[in-house]
Amino acid sequence: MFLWGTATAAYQIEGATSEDGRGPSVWDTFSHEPGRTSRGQTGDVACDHYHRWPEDVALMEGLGVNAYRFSIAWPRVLPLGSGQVNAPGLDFYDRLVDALLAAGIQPVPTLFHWDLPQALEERGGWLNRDVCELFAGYAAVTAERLADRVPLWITLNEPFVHMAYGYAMGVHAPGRALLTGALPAAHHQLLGHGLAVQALRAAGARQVALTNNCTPVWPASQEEPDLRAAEAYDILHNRLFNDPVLLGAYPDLSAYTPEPDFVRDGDLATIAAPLDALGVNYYNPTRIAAPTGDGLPFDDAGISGFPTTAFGWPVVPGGLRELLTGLKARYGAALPPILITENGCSQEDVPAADGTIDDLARVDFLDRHIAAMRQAMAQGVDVRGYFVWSLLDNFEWAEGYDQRFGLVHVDFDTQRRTPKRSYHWYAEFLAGQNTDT
Ligand code: GBH
Repeated sequence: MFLWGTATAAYQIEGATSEDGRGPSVWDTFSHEPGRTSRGQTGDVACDHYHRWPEDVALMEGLGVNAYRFSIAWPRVLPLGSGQVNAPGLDFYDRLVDALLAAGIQPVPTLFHWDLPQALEERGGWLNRDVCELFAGYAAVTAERLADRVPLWITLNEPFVHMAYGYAMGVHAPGRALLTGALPAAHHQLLGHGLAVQALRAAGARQVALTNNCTPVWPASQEEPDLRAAEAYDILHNRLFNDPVLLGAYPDLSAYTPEPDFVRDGDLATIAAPLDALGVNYYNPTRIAAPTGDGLPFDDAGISGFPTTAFGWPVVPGGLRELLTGLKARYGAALPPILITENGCSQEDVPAADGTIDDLARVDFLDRHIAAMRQAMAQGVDVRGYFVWSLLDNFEWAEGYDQRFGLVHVDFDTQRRTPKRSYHWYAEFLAGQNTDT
């Protein structure tokens, strides 16, 4: 069955951050610090999904999706990251899973979408190797509860973005600006992933995947310095996270670190545990030029000549085909089936006279990206699912509520949900699909 779904993440939609025994996460701390997010917005309430989940499941039922990718909040399950399990936290996801199954929707949980328990941040967060084992422990208790009904699990969401934004640049939680000092946070996430794969399988999970955000890298010119810079960027953004998982080896990291001394014997074998799928989040390509400063070995040259989303990101549907065929060309038989675990765009509200929201740019975006995915499939790439980011307008990290990615509009004063034109478009599209193929 091809999985057609939508995606969300716990901190972006749940709210209820101090209810029923949930512990604080790094995003609670970060978003409450002055100057971190747009207009100081936080996920304290977000979409109030923690209380309104039945309505949100009903919205998905109306949409006709057969899968839903959500994330489980580690600090709801283990408020301190390890030790005492918080039963009401697990109960929440247990109820959600049952409601999804009753609606004919396969639950696809992600265990880590950036909301590390604050207690673990106080021990160094992902810079501390001990967190890898604790992540596997959390995976085990969660899967022991849910794996009888949940076949497919995703360990991490976008370890690149978490490393780069959270640990290298400091624009996401935990707000550390360590530049290349962030690399251990990449390795430890990957090691945590590998240990969690073992824990999940031991607890009865039938299929396990990892979600990476991948970007086609376009050199700004065919001149040698630009080509070299593009290769260095490809190594950092894509290959640092795909190579060890799929090939059991890191790419050449010498542009970033003289010696990756945080890698120990045996780690790569753990990280390379076979996967049932690779999750790929696609937003846009990246154009890279030779460095002008003396820090990193590349410059982001920006893309022009394409339309942009409300966020300013270029709209390049062909980049998805290029990415997928490129993954197959690079990894060949080592590439497992692919799930597009996120694809979507932000758009400002376009209220029509009748009160609906006419987000035609989103309809066009999704239509063209699905077509590009199918072109890659026709060229032999094994894609097994596609998830729109996102079901709901939600807390868009440092952007707060300014960027709206939902198929469903959320009024953050009243929590009223209103399906947009794109919701109706996707529903009609799904009604016409034969999901057996
Ligand atoms: C995902 O990250 C997250 O998983 C999700 O939580 C989030 O809400 C969603 O996407 C939307 O942001 O400036 O043109 O070079 C996406 C990671 C990193 C993808 C920044 C686009 C920059 C585009 N993004 N990237 S550009």
